[in-house]
Amino acid sequence: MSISPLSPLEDIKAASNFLRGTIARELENPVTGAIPESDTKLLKFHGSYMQDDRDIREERRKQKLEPAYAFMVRARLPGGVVSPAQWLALDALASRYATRGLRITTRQTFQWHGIVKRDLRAFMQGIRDARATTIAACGDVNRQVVSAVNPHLSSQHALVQEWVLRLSNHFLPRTRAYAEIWLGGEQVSEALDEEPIYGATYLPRKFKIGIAIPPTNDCDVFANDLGLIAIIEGGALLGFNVAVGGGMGATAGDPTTYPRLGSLMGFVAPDDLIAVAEAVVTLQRDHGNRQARQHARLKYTVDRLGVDWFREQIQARSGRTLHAPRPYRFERNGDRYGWSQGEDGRWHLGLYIASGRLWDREGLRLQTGMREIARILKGEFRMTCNQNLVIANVDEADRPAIDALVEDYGLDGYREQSGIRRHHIACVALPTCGLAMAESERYAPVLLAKLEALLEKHGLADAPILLRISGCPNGCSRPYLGEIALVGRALGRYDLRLGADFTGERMNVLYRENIDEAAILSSLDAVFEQYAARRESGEGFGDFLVRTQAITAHTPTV
Ligand code: SRM
Ligand code: SF4
Repeated sequence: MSISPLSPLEDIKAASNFLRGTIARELENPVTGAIPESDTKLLKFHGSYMQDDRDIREERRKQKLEPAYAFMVRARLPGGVVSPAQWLALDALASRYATRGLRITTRQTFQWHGIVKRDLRAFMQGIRDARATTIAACGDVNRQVVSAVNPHLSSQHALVQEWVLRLSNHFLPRTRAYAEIWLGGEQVSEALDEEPIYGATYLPRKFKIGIAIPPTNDCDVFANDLGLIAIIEGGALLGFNVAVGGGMGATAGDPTTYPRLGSLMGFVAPDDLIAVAEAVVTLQRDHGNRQARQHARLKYTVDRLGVDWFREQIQARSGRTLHAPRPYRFERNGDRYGWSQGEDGRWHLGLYIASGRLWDREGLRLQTGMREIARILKGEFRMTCNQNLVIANVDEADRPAIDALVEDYGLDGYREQSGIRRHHIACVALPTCGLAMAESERYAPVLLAKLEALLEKHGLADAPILLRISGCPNGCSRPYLGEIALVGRALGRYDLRLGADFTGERMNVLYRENIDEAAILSSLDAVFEQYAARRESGEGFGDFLVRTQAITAHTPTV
Protein backbone atom coordinates (compact mmCIF):
# COMPACT_ATOMS: atom_id res chain seq x y z
CA MET A 1 0.00 0.00 0.00
CA SER A 2 1.44 3.38 -0.93
CA ILE A 3 1.53 6.03 1.74
CA SER A 4 0.55 9.55 0.65
CA PRO A 5 3.33 12.09 0.94
CA LEU A 6 3.12 14.74 3.60
CA SER A 7 1.53 18.02 2.57
CA PRO A 8 4.18 20.47 1.30
CA LEU A 9 3.42 22.69 4.27
CA GLU A 10 4.69 19.98 6.62
CA ASP A 11 8.08 20.16 4.89
CA ILE A 12 8.07 23.96 5.12
CA LYS A 13 7.37 23.81 8.85
CA ALA A 14 9.97 21.11 9.43
CA ALA A 15 12.66 23.07 7.59
CA SER A 16 11.69 26.41 9.13
CA ASN A 17 13.84 26.28 12.26
CA PHE A 18 10.87 26.88 14.54
CA LEU A 19 9.05 29.29 12.22
CA ARG A 20 12.00 31.41 11.15
CA GLY A 21 12.32 30.47 7.49
CA THR A 22 13.87 33.36 5.64
CA ILE A 23 11.33 35.94 6.84
CA ALA A 24 13.88 38.23 8.52
CA ARG A 25 16.03 38.39 5.42
CA GLU A 26 13.15 38.80 2.99
CA LEU A 27 11.72 41.73 4.94
CA GLU A 28 14.87 43.60 3.92
CA ASN A 29 14.54 42.79 0.21
CA PRO A 30 13.63 46.11 -1.46
CA VAL A 31 13.04 44.67 -4.93
CA THR A 32 9.55 43.36 -4.23
CA GLY A 33 6.67 44.14 -1.89
CA ALA A 34 6.21 40.40 -1.45
CA ILE A 35 7.98 37.62 0.43
CA PRO A 36 8.53 34.10 -0.95
CA GLU A 37 5.61 31.71 -0.77
CA SER A 38 7.18 29.42 1.82
CA ASP A 39 7.69 32.43 4.08
CA THR A 40 4.07 33.51 3.61
CA LYS A 41 3.05 30.18 5.15
CA LEU A 42 5.33 30.70 8.14
CA LEU A 43 4.32 34.34 8.48
CA LYS A 44 0.80 33.21 9.41
CA PHE A 45 2.15 31.77 12.66
CA HIS A 46 3.43 35.28 13.39
CA GLY A 47 -0.09 36.67 12.87
CA SER A 48 0.14 38.04 9.35
CA TYR A 49 -1.02 37.14 5.83
CA MET A 50 0.40 38.46 2.62
CA GLN A 51 -2.42 39.74 0.42
CA ASP A 52 -2.88 41.92 -2.61
CA ASP A 53 -5.59 44.43 -3.44
CA ARG A 54 -7.93 42.43 -5.67
CA ASP A 55 -9.77 45.53 -6.85
CA ILE A 56 -6.70 46.59 -8.81
CA ARG A 57 -5.13 43.21 -9.52
CA GLU A 58 -6.21 43.12 -13.16
CA GLU A 59 -5.24 46.72 -13.84
CA ARG A 60 -1.77 46.15 -12.41
CA ARG A 61 -1.39 42.98 -14.42
CA LYS A 62 -2.17 44.93 -17.60
CA GLN A 63 0.41 47.51 -16.61
CA LYS A 64 2.90 44.71 -16.01
CA LEU A 65 3.26 45.71 -12.38
CA GLU A 66 3.48 43.20 -9.58
CA PRO A 67 0.23 42.92 -7.59
CA ALA A 68 -0.29 45.59 -4.92
CA TYR A 69 1.09 43.44 -2.12
CA ALA A 70 0.36 44.36 1.45
CA PHE A 71 -0.05 42.51 4.71
CA MET A 72 -3.00 41.82 6.95
CA VAL A 73 -2.08 41.59 10.62
CA ARG A 74 -4.25 39.95 13.27
CA ALA A 75 -3.75 40.54 16.97
CA ARG A 76 -4.08 37.97 19.68
CA LEU A 77 -6.32 39.54 22.33
CA PRO A 78 -7.70 36.63 24.38
CA GLY A 79 -11.41 36.97 25.08
CA GLY A 80 -11.44 40.23 23.11
CA VAL A 81 -10.58 42.38 26.12
CA VAL A 82 -8.73 45.65 25.41
CA SER A 83 -7.85 48.45 27.82
CA PRO A 84 -8.38 52.09 26.76
CA ALA A 85 -4.60 52.61 26.58
CA GLN A 86 -4.26 49.57 24.35
CA TRP A 87 -7.11 50.80 22.20
CA LEU A 88 -5.41 54.13 21.65
CA ALA A 89 -2.13 52.49 20.74
CA LEU A 90 -3.73 49.94 18.39
CA ASP A 91 -5.83 52.67 16.80
CA ALA A 92 -2.74 54.83 16.24
CA LEU A 93 -1.12 51.92 14.42
CA ALA A 94 -4.18 51.69 12.17
CA SER A 95 -3.98 55.39 11.34
CA ARG A 96 -0.27 55.29 10.68
CA TYR A 97 0.23 52.05 8.78
CA ALA A 98 -3.07 50.45 7.70
CA THR A 99 -5.44 51.38 4.91
CA ARG A 100 -8.84 50.23 6.13
CA GLY A 101 -9.13 51.26 9.75
CA LEU A 102 -9.59 48.76 12.55
CA ARG A 103 -11.54 45.57 11.85
CA ILE A 104 -13.17 43.56 14.64
CA THR A 105 -13.18 39.90 13.62
CA THR A 106 -15.60 37.05 14.24
CA ARG A 107 -13.14 35.83 16.86
CA GLN A 108 -13.22 39.04 18.85
CA THR A 109 -9.90 40.55 17.94
CA PHE A 110 -8.52 43.26 15.64
CA GLN A 111 -7.24 42.92 12.12
CA TRP A 112 -5.44 45.59 10.16
CA HIS A 113 -5.20 45.54 6.37
CA GLY A 114 -2.86 47.11 3.84
CA ILE A 115 0.42 47.28 5.77
CA VAL A 116 3.33 47.37 3.34
CA LYS A 117 6.36 45.17 3.81
CA ARG A 118 8.76 47.91 4.80
CA ASP A 119 6.45 48.88 7.70
CA LEU A 120 5.71 45.41 8.96
CA ARG A 121 8.43 45.26 11.58
CA ALA A 122 7.62 48.68 12.99
CA PHE A 123 3.98 47.65 13.09
CA MET A 124 4.74 44.52 15.11
CA GLN A 125 6.84 46.57 17.51
CA GLY A 126 3.91 48.92 17.89
CA ILE A 127 1.73 45.96 18.84
CA ARG A 128 4.31 44.95 21.44
CA ASP A 129 4.36 48.51 22.78
CA ALA A 130 0.58 48.23 23.16
CA ARG A 131 1.28 45.22 25.42
CA ALA A 132 -0.23 42.88 22.89
CA THR A 133 1.07 40.32 20.43
CA THR A 134 0.23 38.70 17.12
CA ILE A 135 1.99 35.38 17.69
CA ALA A 136 -0.26 32.44 16.87
CA ALA A 137 -3.16 34.64 15.84
CA CYS A 138 -3.03 32.52 12.67
CA GLY A 139 -1.16 29.34 11.65
CA ASP A 140 -1.30 25.65 12.62
CA VAL A 141 -1.51 26.28 16.35
CA ASN A 142 -4.10 27.15 18.94
CA ARG A 143 -5.29 30.62 18.02
CA GLN A 144 -7.21 33.36 19.76
CA VAL A 145 -9.30 31.85 22.58
CA VAL A 146 -12.78 33.35 22.42
CA SER A 147 -15.45 33.63 25.06
CA ALA A 148 -18.81 35.06 25.99
CA VAL A 149 -19.05 38.77 26.72
CA ASN A 150 -22.52 38.84 28.22
CA PRO A 151 -22.52 42.23 29.88
CA HIS A 152 -25.20 41.36 32.44
CA LEU A 153 -22.96 38.90 34.14
CA SER A 154 -19.72 40.64 34.93
CA SER A 155 -18.70 38.25 37.67
CA GLN A 156 -19.26 35.25 35.38
CA HIS A 157 -17.27 36.99 32.68
CA ALA A 158 -14.40 37.47 35.13
CA LEU A 159 -14.48 33.79 36.18
CA VAL A 160 -14.32 32.62 32.60
CA GLN A 161 -11.83 35.22 31.39
CA GLU A 162 -9.31 33.79 33.84
CA TRP A 163 -9.54 30.44 32.00
CA VAL A 164 -9.42 32.13 28.61
CA LEU A 165 -6.07 33.61 29.60
CA ARG A 166 -4.76 30.38 31.10
CA LEU A 167 -5.64 28.38 27.99
CA SER A 168 -4.30 31.06 25.69
CA ASN A 169 -0.97 31.24 27.53
CA HIS A 170 -0.65 27.49 27.92
CA PHE A 171 -0.82 26.93 24.18
CA LEU A 172 1.40 29.81 23.09
CA PRO A 173 4.26 28.69 20.86
CA ARG A 174 7.58 28.84 22.73
CA THR A 175 9.79 29.58 19.70
CA ARG A 176 11.97 32.65 20.00
CA ALA A 177 11.57 33.32 16.30
CA TYR A 178 8.91 35.94 16.92
CA ALA A 179 11.05 38.04 19.25
CA GLU A 180 14.01 37.59 16.98
CA ILE A 181 12.36 38.56 13.69
CA TRP A 182 10.11 41.35 14.87
CA LEU A 183 11.29 42.68 18.17
CA GLY A 184 15.04 42.78 17.77
CA GLY A 185 15.57 39.72 19.96
CA GLU A 186 18.95 38.08 19.93
CA GLN A 187 19.34 35.23 17.47
CA VAL A 188 19.53 31.86 19.20
CA SER A 189 20.62 28.58 17.76
CA GLU A 190 18.02 25.99 16.80
CA ALA A 191 19.22 23.74 19.57
CA LEU A 192 18.00 26.23 22.16
CA ASP A 193 14.47 26.37 20.82
CA GLU A 194 11.85 23.81 21.70
CA GLU A 195 8.10 23.37 21.50
CA PRO A 196 7.12 21.08 24.37
CA ILE A 197 3.48 20.85 23.30
CA TYR A 198 3.56 21.28 19.56
CA GLY A 199 6.89 19.83 18.48
CA ALA A 200 8.86 21.16 15.53
CA THR A 201 6.06 20.78 12.97
CA TYR A 202 3.31 22.24 15.13
CA LEU A 203 -0.28 21.04 14.50
CA PRO A 204 -1.59 19.61 11.23
CA ARG A 205 -3.94 22.60 10.90
CA LYS A 206 -5.38 25.58 12.79
CA PHE A 207 -6.97 24.89 16.19
CA LYS A 208 -9.62 27.00 17.94
CA ILE A 209 -10.97 27.13 21.48
CA GLY A 210 -14.13 28.93 22.60
CA ILE A 211 -15.93 29.20 25.94
CA ALA A 212 -19.65 29.91 26.17
CA ILE A 213 -21.63 30.90 29.26
CA PRO A 214 -25.22 29.65 29.02
CA PRO A 215 -27.87 30.83 28.34
CA THR A 216 -26.04 32.80 25.60
CA ASN A 217 -24.07 31.12 22.85
CA ASP A 218 -22.63 34.34 21.44
CA CYS A 219 -19.34 32.65 20.55
CA ASP A 220 -20.90 29.73 18.63
CA VAL A 221 -19.16 27.32 20.95
CA PHE A 222 -19.84 24.25 18.77
CA ALA A 223 -17.97 25.81 15.84
CA ASN A 224 -14.67 25.44 17.74
CA ASP A 225 -12.24 22.53 17.66
CA LEU A 226 -12.50 22.58 21.44
CA GLY A 227 -15.72 24.14 22.71
CA LEU A 228 -16.21 24.64 26.43
CA ILE A 229 -19.52 25.38 28.08
CA ALA A 230 -19.01 26.97 31.48
CA ILE A 231 -21.23 25.47 34.18
CA ILE A 232 -21.77 28.13 36.81
CA GLU A 233 -24.02 27.65 39.83
CA GLY A 234 -24.58 30.07 42.67
CA GLY A 235 -21.74 32.26 41.40
CA ALA A 236 -19.24 29.39 41.45
CA LEU A 237 -17.60 27.90 38.38
CA LEU A 238 -18.17 24.16 38.72
CA GLY A 239 -16.39 23.27 35.50
CA PHE A 240 -16.90 22.90 31.79
CA ASN A 241 -18.77 20.66 29.40
CA VAL A 242 -16.29 19.74 26.71
CA ALA A 243 -17.22 19.56 23.01
CA VAL A 244 -14.64 18.43 20.48
CA GLY A 245 -14.41 18.57 16.70
CA GLY A 246 -16.36 21.65 15.65
CA GLY A 247 -15.42 23.57 12.53
CA MET A 248 -17.10 25.46 9.75
CA GLY A 249 -14.77 25.27 6.76
CA ALA A 250 -15.61 23.41 3.58
CA THR A 251 -14.28 23.41 0.04
CA ALA A 252 -16.66 24.19 -2.80
CA GLY A 253 -17.44 21.11 -4.83
CA ASP A 254 -15.66 18.69 -2.46
CA PRO A 255 -18.24 16.68 -0.49
CA THR A 256 -15.50 15.06 1.61
CA THR A 257 -15.16 18.43 3.36
CA TYR A 258 -17.97 19.70 5.54
CA PRO A 259 -18.93 21.91 8.46
CA ARG A 260 -19.39 20.04 11.73
CA LEU A 261 -20.62 20.84 15.22
CA GLY A 262 -18.47 19.78 18.15
CA SER A 263 -19.40 16.49 19.86
CA LEU A 264 -20.10 16.72 23.56
CA MET A 265 -17.55 14.49 25.29
CA GLY A 266 -18.17 15.09 28.96
CA PHE A 267 -17.63 17.42 31.91
CA VAL A 268 -14.40 18.43 33.65
CA ALA A 269 -13.72 20.36 36.84
CA PRO A 270 -11.69 23.58 36.40
CA ASP A 271 -8.56 21.98 37.85
CA ASP A 272 -8.64 19.31 35.14
CA LEU A 273 -9.25 21.64 32.22
CA ILE A 274 -5.71 22.33 31.10
CA ALA A 275 -4.75 18.65 31.19
CA VAL A 276 -7.83 17.71 29.18
CA ALA A 277 -7.30 20.53 26.67
CA GLU A 278 -3.68 19.51 26.24
CA ALA A 279 -4.74 15.93 25.60
CA VAL A 280 -7.11 17.12 22.85
CA VAL A 281 -4.42 19.28 21.27
CA THR A 282 -1.74 16.58 21.36
CA LEU A 283 -4.13 13.90 20.09
CA GLN A 284 -4.74 16.12 17.10
CA ARG A 285 -0.98 16.75 16.81
CA ASP A 286 -0.31 13.00 16.67
CA HIS A 287 -3.35 11.73 14.77
CA GLY A 288 -4.43 14.64 12.56
CA ASN A 289 -4.03 14.24 8.82
CA ARG A 290 -0.71 15.73 7.70
CA GLN A 291 -1.09 14.58 4.12
CA ALA A 292 -4.18 16.47 2.95
CA ARG A 293 -4.76 19.89 4.47
CA GLN A 294 -8.41 19.91 3.47
CA HIS A 295 -8.89 16.96 5.82
CA ALA A 296 -6.50 18.07 8.53
CA ARG A 297 -8.82 19.81 11.01
CA LEU A 298 -9.67 18.01 14.24
CA LYS A 299 -13.26 17.40 13.06
CA TYR A 300 -11.98 14.93 10.45
CA THR A 301 -9.70 13.25 12.98
CA VAL A 302 -12.67 12.76 15.32
CA ASP A 303 -14.86 11.41 12.51
CA ARG A 304 -12.13 9.11 11.25
CA LEU A 305 -11.24 7.63 14.63
CA GLY A 306 -14.65 7.87 16.27
CA VAL A 307 -16.10 9.93 19.09
CA ASP A 308 -15.84 7.07 21.61
CA TRP A 309 -12.20 6.38 20.75
CA PHE A 310 -11.43 10.05 21.08
CA ARG A 311 -13.14 10.30 24.47
CA GLU A 312 -11.19 7.30 25.78
CA GLN A 313 -7.93 8.70 24.46
CA ILE A 314 -8.53 12.10 26.07
CA GLN A 315 -8.98 10.34 29.42
CA ALA A 316 -6.00 8.06 28.93
CA ARG A 317 -3.68 10.90 27.92
CA SER A 318 -4.81 13.40 30.50
CA GLY A 319 -5.26 10.95 33.35
CA ARG A 320 -8.54 12.75 34.08
CA THR A 321 -12.10 11.45 33.94
CA LEU A 322 -14.62 12.98 31.60
CA HIS A 323 -17.81 12.87 33.65
CA ALA A 324 -21.31 12.94 32.16
CA PRO A 325 -22.04 16.39 30.69
CA ARG A 326 -23.88 18.70 33.07
CA PRO A 327 -27.29 20.08 32.04
CA TYR A 328 -27.23 23.48 30.36
CA ARG A 329 -29.53 25.43 28.10
CA PHE A 330 -28.77 27.98 25.41
CA GLU A 331 -31.52 30.48 24.74
CA ARG A 332 -29.95 32.86 22.32
CA ASN A 333 -27.09 33.88 20.12
CA GLY A 334 -26.03 37.36 19.02
CA ASP A 335 -25.24 40.43 21.08
CA ARG A 336 -27.24 42.70 23.35
CA TYR A 337 -27.12 46.38 22.50
CA GLY A 338 -27.54 49.47 24.62
CA TRP A 339 -26.80 49.93 28.29
CA SER A 340 -27.13 47.14 30.80
CA GLN A 341 -26.12 46.99 34.43
CA GLY A 342 -23.95 44.22 35.86
CA GLU A 343 -24.67 42.72 39.27
CA ASP A 344 -21.84 44.84 40.67
CA GLY A 345 -23.70 48.01 39.66
CA ARG A 346 -21.34 48.96 36.85
CA TRP A 347 -22.63 49.65 33.37
CA HIS A 348 -21.92 48.14 29.95
CA LEU A 349 -22.82 49.58 26.57
CA GLY A 350 -23.23 47.20 23.63
CA LEU A 351 -22.61 48.89 20.27
CA TYR A 352 -23.46 47.60 16.83
CA ILE A 353 -20.50 47.91 14.44
CA ALA A 354 -21.42 47.00 10.86
CA SER A 355 -19.24 43.97 9.96
CA GLY A 356 -16.81 45.10 12.66
CA ARG A 357 -15.25 47.83 10.50
CA LEU A 358 -14.18 50.98 12.35
CA TRP A 359 -13.01 53.23 9.58
CA ASP A 360 -13.63 56.92 8.91
CA ARG A 361 -15.25 57.18 5.51
CA GLU A 362 -18.36 58.27 3.67
CA GLY A 363 -19.16 60.91 6.25
CA LEU A 364 -18.98 58.44 9.15
CA ARG A 365 -16.23 58.88 11.74
CA LEU A 366 -16.57 55.65 13.67
CA GLN A 367 -12.84 55.15 14.20
CA THR A 368 -12.41 58.69 15.51
CA GLY A 369 -15.47 58.30 17.71
CA MET A 370 -14.08 55.18 19.35
CA ARG A 371 -10.75 56.93 19.85
CA GLU A 372 -12.51 59.76 21.69
CA ILE A 373 -14.32 57.24 23.87
CA ALA A 374 -11.03 55.45 24.63
CA ARG A 375 -9.59 58.78 25.78
CA ILE A 376 -12.19 59.12 28.56
CA LEU A 377 -13.05 55.50 29.36
CA LYS A 378 -12.03 54.20 32.77
CA GLY A 379 -13.33 50.69 32.13
CA GLU A 380 -12.39 48.39 29.24
CA PHE A 381 -13.50 47.34 25.78
CA ARG A 382 -14.70 43.87 24.93
CA MET A 383 -15.02 42.79 21.35
CA THR A 384 -17.67 40.21 20.55
CA CYS A 385 -17.67 37.18 18.27
CA ASN A 386 -20.38 38.90 16.24
CA GLN A 387 -17.96 41.70 15.28
CA ASN A 388 -19.53 44.13 17.75
CA LEU A 389 -18.25 45.96 20.77
CA VAL A 390 -19.02 46.38 24.45
CA ILE A 391 -17.83 49.44 26.35
CA ALA A 392 -17.56 47.72 29.70
CA ASN A 393 -17.28 48.59 33.37
CA VAL A 394 -18.50 52.17 33.24
CA ASP A 395 -19.41 54.20 36.33
CA GLU A 396 -22.95 55.57 36.45
CA ALA A 397 -21.48 59.08 36.53
CA ASP A 398 -19.51 58.54 33.31
CA ARG A 399 -22.41 57.38 31.18
CA PRO A 400 -23.58 60.79 29.87
CA ALA A 401 -20.16 61.67 28.46
CA ILE A 402 -19.94 58.32 26.68
CA ASP A 403 -23.50 58.65 25.38
CA ALA A 404 -22.68 62.09 23.98
CA LEU A 405 -19.68 60.75 22.05
CA VAL A 406 -21.62 57.73 20.84
CA GLU A 407 -24.28 60.06 19.46
CA ASP A 408 -21.86 62.65 18.04
CA TYR A 409 -19.97 60.04 16.05
CA GLY A 410 -22.93 58.03 14.78
CA LEU A 411 -22.14 54.99 16.92
CA ASP A 412 -25.73 54.91 18.16
CA GLY A 413 -27.10 53.03 15.14
CA TYR A 414 -28.09 50.15 17.45
CA ARG A 415 -31.09 52.16 18.65
CA GLU A 416 -32.97 51.82 15.38
CA GLN A 417 -31.71 48.60 13.87
CA SER A 418 -34.05 46.00 12.40
CA GLY A 419 -34.03 42.52 13.94
CA ILE A 420 -31.98 41.07 11.08
CA ARG A 421 -29.41 43.88 11.02
CA ARG A 422 -28.79 43.45 14.76
CA HIS A 423 -28.00 39.80 14.15
CA HIS A 424 -25.90 39.74 11.03
CA ILE A 425 -22.27 38.85 10.46
CA ALA A 426 -20.37 39.28 7.19
CA CYS A 427 -16.81 38.12 6.63
CA VAL A 428 -14.17 40.41 5.13
CA ALA A 429 -14.02 38.90 1.60
CA LEU A 430 -13.12 41.31 -1.23
CA PRO A 431 -10.91 43.15 -1.84
CA THR A 432 -8.34 41.82 0.64
CA CYS A 433 -9.17 38.15 1.10
CA GLY A 434 -7.31 36.04 -1.41
CA LEU A 435 -9.88 33.23 -1.14
CA ALA A 436 -13.04 35.29 -1.67
CA MET A 437 -15.29 34.13 -4.51
CA ALA A 438 -17.95 36.80 -3.90
CA GLU A 439 -18.44 40.03 -1.97
CA SER A 440 -19.47 39.83 1.67
CA GLU A 441 -18.66 42.80 3.95
CA ARG A 442 -19.16 45.29 1.11
CA TYR A 443 -22.36 43.56 -0.01
CA ALA A 444 -23.93 43.31 3.46
CA PRO A 445 -25.35 46.87 3.59
CA VAL A 446 -26.88 46.52 0.12
CA LEU A 447 -28.43 43.17 0.87
CA LEU A 448 -29.63 44.19 4.32
CA ALA A 449 -31.53 47.18 2.94
CA LYS A 450 -33.33 44.88 0.50
CA LEU A 451 -34.06 42.24 3.11
CA GLU A 452 -35.36 44.88 5.49
CA ALA A 453 -37.80 46.08 2.82
CA LEU A 454 -39.04 42.51 2.39
CA LEU A 455 -39.34 41.89 6.10
CA GLU A 456 -41.16 45.19 6.58
CA LYS A 457 -43.63 44.18 3.86
CA HIS A 458 -44.45 41.04 5.85
CA GLY A 459 -44.60 42.82 9.21
CA LEU A 460 -41.36 41.18 10.34
CA ALA A 461 -39.13 44.23 10.75
CA ASP A 462 -38.29 43.36 14.37
CA ALA A 463 -37.90 39.60 13.90
CA PRO A 464 -34.46 38.65 15.27
CA ILE A 465 -33.06 36.51 12.47
CA LEU A 466 -29.44 35.33 12.37
CA LEU A 467 -28.02 36.28 8.99
CA ARG A 468 -24.53 35.17 8.01
CA ILE A 469 -22.77 36.12 4.79
CA SER A 470 -19.48 34.57 3.66
CA GLY A 471 -17.60 35.30 0.47
CA CYS A 472 -16.69 31.60 0.05
CA PRO A 473 -17.42 28.22 1.66
CA ASN A 474 -14.56 28.57 4.18
CA GLY A 475 -17.16 29.99 6.49
CA CYS A 476 -15.43 32.80 8.40
CA SER A 477 -18.81 34.27 9.40
CA ARG A 478 -19.84 30.78 10.60
CA PRO A 479 -22.55 30.76 7.91
CA TYR A 480 -23.62 27.17 8.53
CA LEU A 481 -25.05 28.43 11.82
CA GLY A 482 -27.16 31.18 10.22
CA GLU A 483 -30.94 30.95 10.15
CA ILE A 484 -30.33 32.53 6.75
CA ALA A 485 -26.89 32.25 5.16
CA LEU A 486 -25.34 33.30 1.90
CA VAL A 487 -22.18 31.48 0.94
CA GLY A 488 -20.32 33.00 -2.00
CA ARG A 489 -19.77 30.85 -5.09
CA ALA A 490 -18.85 33.48 -7.72
CA LEU A 491 -19.19 37.24 -8.10
CA GLY A 492 -22.85 38.03 -7.46
CA ARG A 493 -23.79 34.40 -6.81
CA TYR A 494 -24.36 32.60 -3.54
CA ASP A 495 -25.67 29.39 -2.07
CA LEU A 496 -28.72 30.20 0.02
CA ARG A 497 -28.85 28.13 3.18
CA LEU A 498 -31.71 28.13 5.65
CA GLY A 499 -32.83 26.70 8.93
CA ALA A 500 -30.19 26.85 11.65
CA ASP A 501 -31.62 27.52 15.08
CA PHE A 502 -31.18 30.73 17.09
CA THR A 503 -28.82 29.14 19.60
CA GLY A 504 -25.95 27.81 17.51
CA GLU A 505 -26.90 24.15 18.11
CA ARG A 506 -28.29 23.16 14.71
CA MET A 507 -26.77 23.85 11.31
CA ASN A 508 -28.71 25.03 8.29
CA VAL A 509 -29.17 23.19 5.01
CA LEU A 510 -28.61 24.11 1.40
CA TYR A 511 -31.85 25.59 0.08
CA ARG A 512 -30.91 27.02 -3.33
CA GLU A 513 -27.53 26.59 -4.97
CA ASN A 514 -25.45 29.24 -6.71
CA ILE A 515 -28.19 31.84 -7.27
CA ASP A 516 -28.14 35.58 -7.93
CA GLU A 517 -29.64 38.35 -5.86
CA ALA A 518 -33.01 38.33 -7.63
CA ALA A 519 -33.42 34.63 -6.89
CA ILE A 520 -32.25 35.09 -3.29
CA LEU A 521 -34.82 37.81 -2.71
CA SER A 522 -37.69 35.97 -4.34
CA SER A 523 -36.89 32.78 -2.39
CA LEU A 524 -36.80 34.71 0.86
CA ASP A 525 -39.92 36.70 0.01
CA ALA A 526 -41.84 33.43 -0.21
CA VAL A 527 -40.53 32.01 3.07
CA PHE A 528 -40.97 35.30 4.92
CA GLU A 529 -44.61 35.32 3.80
CA GLN A 530 -45.09 31.83 5.23
CA TYR A 531 -43.28 32.74 8.43
CA ALA A 532 -45.45 35.85 8.95
CA ALA A 533 -48.64 33.90 8.40
CA ARG A 534 -47.96 30.63 10.22
CA ARG A 535 -45.34 31.14 12.93
CA GLU A 536 -46.23 30.24 16.50
CA SER A 537 -45.77 32.73 19.30
CA GLY A 538 -42.05 33.27 19.94
CA GLU A 539 -41.03 30.79 17.26
CA GLY A 540 -37.68 31.55 15.65
CA PHE A 541 -37.33 31.74 11.88
CA GLY A 542 -35.10 28.67 11.56
CA ASP A 543 -37.25 26.60 13.91
CA PHE A 544 -40.34 27.56 11.90
CA LEU A 545 -38.73 26.36 8.68
CA VAL A 546 -37.90 23.02 10.27
CA ARG A 547 -41.32 22.57 11.95
CA THR A 548 -43.24 23.31 8.78
CA GLN A 549 -40.83 21.18 6.76
CA ALA A 550 -40.13 24.07 4.44
CA ILE A 551 -36.65 22.62 4.74
CA THR A 552 -35.49 19.38 6.30
CA ALA A 553 -33.16 19.54 9.25
CA HIS A 554 -30.25 17.23 8.60
CA THR A 555 -26.50 17.43 8.69
CA PRO A 556 -25.75 19.21 5.48
CA THR A 557 -23.08 18.56 2.99
CA VAL A 558 -21.78 21.49 1.01
FE1 SRM B 1 -11.23 32.76 8.39
C1 SRM B 1 -9.04 31.82 6.00
C2 SRM B 1 -10.72 35.98 7.68
C3 SRM B 1 -12.81 33.59 11.25
C4 SRM B 1 -12.50 29.60 8.60
N1 SRM B 1 -10.03 33.74 7.09
C5 SRM B 1 -9.16 33.16 6.22
C6 SRM B 1 -8.30 34.24 5.54
C7 SRM B 1 -7.06 34.39 6.37
C8 SRM B 1 -7.99 34.02 4.05
C9 SRM B 1 -6.72 33.30 3.71
O1 SRM B 1 -6.43 32.22 4.24
O2 SRM B 1 -6.02 33.81 2.84
C10 SRM B 1 -9.24 35.46 5.68
C11 SRM B 1 -8.57 36.83 5.69
C12 SRM B 1 -9.49 37.86 5.10
C13 SRM B 1 -9.03 39.25 5.24
O3 SRM B 1 -8.75 39.90 4.20
O4 SRM B 1 -8.97 39.74 6.35
C14 SRM B 1 -10.04 35.07 6.90
N2 SRM B 1 -11.57 34.46 9.35
C15 SRM B 1 -11.37 35.70 8.84
C16 SRM B 1 -12.01 36.76 9.71
C17 SRM B 1 -11.25 38.07 9.75
C18 SRM B 1 -13.45 36.96 9.23
C19 SRM B 1 -14.16 38.19 9.72
O5 SRM B 1 -14.80 38.80 8.87
O6 SRM B 1 -14.11 38.54 10.89
C20 SRM B 1 -12.05 36.00 11.06
C21 SRM B 1 -10.80 36.17 11.88
C22 SRM B 1 -10.88 35.37 13.13
C23 SRM B 1 -9.78 35.64 14.11
O7 SRM B 1 -9.71 36.76 14.61
O8 SRM B 1 -9.02 34.72 14.40
C24 SRM B 1 -12.15 34.56 10.55
N3 SRM B 1 -12.37 31.76 9.75
C25 SRM B 1 -13.04 32.32 10.80
C26 SRM B 1 -14.00 31.40 11.31
C27 SRM B 1 -14.99 31.70 12.43
C28 SRM B 1 -14.52 31.26 13.79
O9 SRM B 1 -13.39 30.79 13.93
O10 SRM B 1 -15.30 31.38 14.73
C29 SRM B 1 -13.92 30.26 10.54
C30 SRM B 1 -14.83 29.01 10.67
C31 SRM B 1 -14.50 28.18 11.85
C32 SRM B 1 -13.42 27.20 11.54
O11 SRM B 1 -12.25 27.54 11.63
O12 SRM B 1 -13.75 26.07 11.16
C33 SRM B 1 -12.89 30.49 9.57
N4 SRM B 1 -10.80 31.00 7.49
C34 SRM B 1 -11.50 29.83 7.67
C35 SRM B 1 -11.00 28.85 6.74
C36 SRM B 1 -11.51 27.40 6.60
C37 SRM B 1 -10.83 26.51 7.57
C38 SRM B 1 -11.14 25.06 7.33
O13 SRM B 1 -11.11 24.29 8.27
O14 SRM B 1 -11.40 24.67 6.20
C39 SRM B 1 -9.99 29.50 5.98
C40 SRM B 1 -9.16 28.88 4.85
C41 SRM B 1 -8.09 27.99 5.36
O15 SRM B 1 -7.77 27.92 6.53
O16 SRM B 1 -7.52 27.31 4.50
C42 SRM B 1 -9.91 30.85 6.48
FE1 SF4 C 1 -12.30 35.08 2.84
FE2 SF4 C 1 -13.93 33.04 2.48
FE3 SF4 C 1 -13.15 33.72 4.92
FE4 SF4 C 1 -14.82 35.26 3.67
S1 SF4 C 1 -15.23 33.14 4.25
S2 SF4 C 1 -12.97 35.96 4.76
S3 SF4 C 1 -14.16 35.07 1.60
S4 SF4 C 1 -11.84 32.94 3.35
